[in-house]
Amino acid sequence: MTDSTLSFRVPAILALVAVTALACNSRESPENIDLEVSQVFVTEPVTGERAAMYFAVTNNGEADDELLAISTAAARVAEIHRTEQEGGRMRMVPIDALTVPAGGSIDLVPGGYHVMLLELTRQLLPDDRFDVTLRFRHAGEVVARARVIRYEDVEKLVGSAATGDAHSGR
Ligand SMILES: [Cu+2]
Repeated sequence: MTDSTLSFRVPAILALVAVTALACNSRESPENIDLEVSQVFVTEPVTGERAAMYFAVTNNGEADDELLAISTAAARVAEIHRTEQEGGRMRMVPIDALTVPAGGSIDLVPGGYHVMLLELTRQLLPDDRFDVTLRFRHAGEVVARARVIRYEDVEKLVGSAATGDAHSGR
């Protein structure tokens, strides 16, 4: 009895050591990327030509990453925009990249960062769903599912820059 218990235990401990060593290795390597894209919402277009997209990216890794581009079959062009206040007027400025800090997150919300889908290829109606591909400098391509919502539901579901979450760092 005692012998068989012992012989079972030893390999189990060895296996545990092996797993721990593997985890340590991957944590030290720059390939350790852990990004999570969630709450992907697109507002029902008012004009039929363009729509705003909002989402959150959480970076559970230990290195900063950067959102570089977005693509989807629903639009020919997708731009990352920043909203600026200028003399009481809101202005949208295209930006090249958006940093997602290590151990942090970014929220794209009305009045803040957002993605503009231009030259839509199809009609977008509330509750439609489609895939979007987000390209990050280190994580590479991440595919997420977007859902179309009515404009009046936006702040309810994603918030806004004015009431933005404290963790967004803005
Ligand atoms: Cu915009």
